[in-house]
Amino acid sequence: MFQRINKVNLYILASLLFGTKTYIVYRFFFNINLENYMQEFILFINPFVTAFLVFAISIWLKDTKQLKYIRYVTLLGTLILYFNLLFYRNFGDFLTLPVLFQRSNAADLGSSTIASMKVMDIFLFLDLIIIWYLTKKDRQALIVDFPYKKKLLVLSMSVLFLLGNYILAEIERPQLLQRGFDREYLVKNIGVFNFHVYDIFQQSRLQAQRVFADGNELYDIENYIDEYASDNEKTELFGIAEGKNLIFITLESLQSFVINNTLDGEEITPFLNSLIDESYYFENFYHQTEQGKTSDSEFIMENSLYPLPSGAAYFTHSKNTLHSTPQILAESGYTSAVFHANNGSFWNRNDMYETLGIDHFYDIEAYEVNESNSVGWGLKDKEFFEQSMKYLTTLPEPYYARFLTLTNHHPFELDEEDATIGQFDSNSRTLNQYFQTVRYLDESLEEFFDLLKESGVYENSIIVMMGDHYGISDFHDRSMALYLDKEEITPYDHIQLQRVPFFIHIPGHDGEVISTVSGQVDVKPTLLHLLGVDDSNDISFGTNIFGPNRKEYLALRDGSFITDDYIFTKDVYYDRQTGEEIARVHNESDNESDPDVDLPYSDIKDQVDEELLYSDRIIYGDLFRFHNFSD
Ligand code: GP9
Ligand code: MN
Repeated sequence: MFQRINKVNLYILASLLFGTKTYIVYRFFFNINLENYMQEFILFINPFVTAFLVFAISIWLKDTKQLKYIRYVTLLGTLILYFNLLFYRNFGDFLTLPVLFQRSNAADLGSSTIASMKVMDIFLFLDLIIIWYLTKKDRQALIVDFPYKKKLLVLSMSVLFLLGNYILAEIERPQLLQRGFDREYLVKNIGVFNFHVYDIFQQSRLQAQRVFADGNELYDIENYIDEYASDNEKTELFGIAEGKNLIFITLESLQSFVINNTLDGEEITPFLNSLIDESYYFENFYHQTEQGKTSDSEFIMENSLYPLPSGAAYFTHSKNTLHSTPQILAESGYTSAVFHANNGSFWNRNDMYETLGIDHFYDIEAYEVNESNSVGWGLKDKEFFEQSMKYLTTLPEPYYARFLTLTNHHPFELDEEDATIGQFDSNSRTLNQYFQTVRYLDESLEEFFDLLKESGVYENSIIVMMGDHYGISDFHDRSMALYLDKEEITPYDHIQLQRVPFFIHIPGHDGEVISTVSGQVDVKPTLLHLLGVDDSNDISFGTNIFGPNRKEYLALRDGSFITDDYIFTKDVYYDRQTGEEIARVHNESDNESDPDVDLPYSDIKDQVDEELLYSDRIIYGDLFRFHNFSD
């Protein structure tokens, strides 16, 4: 048998096995969107091309080192593939280097990861077992000894194959690597392994950017902001909450589609629905987070900057100079605090909160957490709010207190006794359970409001609530379509599903439903406006949502954007109201452009790209260290 394998050559066999497995994972385990046969073809050849390149290196090694190499490369490749798969099932995205480092030491991710494992995953280790078995004992017969010329031939072939793959990818997606902001495109065209190599290269390049940055780049950015992204006009709401405590609650994974919606005829969020009448409720408010999830949402709302295109600024740039809401409010005598019943190191909060100027961080150490009062990721939200009160009421006033909820987090686990609404019935357990934890979050908020009222805090505070990011990734699109009674979730629907609830509740003040297109980047200037803080020397990309001079678009981190009239995403413009396709951007490689379609909005697209780039430059270059905010 080994003789025969020898004829095929072990490195070829390993490439075939590993290539086949990788292809199966790409095609059937990931939810990769394939638009044409060319994309199908690239996705098919890439796993084999990549595996061949890597395994062929073995022929340059001596004797049994060849077998060892093949064995460990298969093991490493399998683990990389599998971790990507687990991460993908949770977040609908691929791993990047920063995410890997920041998540790997966070034990809390464990429950989500384990929940994402499936019995059939065992088949993904089949090739590893075969290779391991074949190579384990010193199988002399498996070792090849090629003459130098043949080695060179194999090497050239493998490089040529990869080049071919890359050229096809370039034809399919021009400037793929330069534009690489969309990880799915990258993985689709160059595969997950080459993507990782690309990512490592990118990250090192970015680190160098800080070293070479100087203050000059700020002039362009300041000019840009003066022209497009500032609105210093004082409305009648300016200072309406001056001197009041600011209580800000992050609503974990809460999306707007559950608000004023029902499951089996029952309201999902009765408390939040009732609060709409007494609050400013923003129905077209979008999250703008990327891989940093909750931490991104915090980063955006505290700084009015965009999050990074990959990784989390909380990890990669926690030592930057910032000009955050807590820092600004401190000048008006505010004390700031964050309450979150999780490890202080998660998302590198310990470090970042210092940089953000947060005075007190009540992390898991401040809470009594045991078996009976926790579920999923930790302390149940109702307990969390209750136990937080003793700290809140001792803070010197006025304060800016931020609460991060946790129960409504993937995998949306809840004890039976806490479930007060049924589950949805679909193939997605995640979506089915979501409604129950959302209802629980809603109830915990009602209880928190009661506690605030009882303690007398309520009257002298404004309470702001914001969803941090989506809870249901597009991995569950089919079930989501079922719930929303749609045939499918289109890219347009996908963007609309990125709306998260945003409430500003000012006790004693009438509310209003605000339809303005807005997002997390607008939170800081809006809150400062209400608190009567004039910070016209600020550098921020959002503006006061109540103001008259807003930009005509809201940019999402992936370059999608929303205007009053349309939504742009994945190269297509959709009518914002109907979701109908209006126009399509053609690849630069397309010679024929549709003469009937003119793209009156392409200048906005350019501006969105420019704006995201400016924000990145501020963060990568740590440019605020060159700016004097107090002038
Ligand atoms: C963890 C909590 C959840 O502390 O903020 O983080 P997420 O996984 O949603 O980013
Ligand atoms: Mn979150």
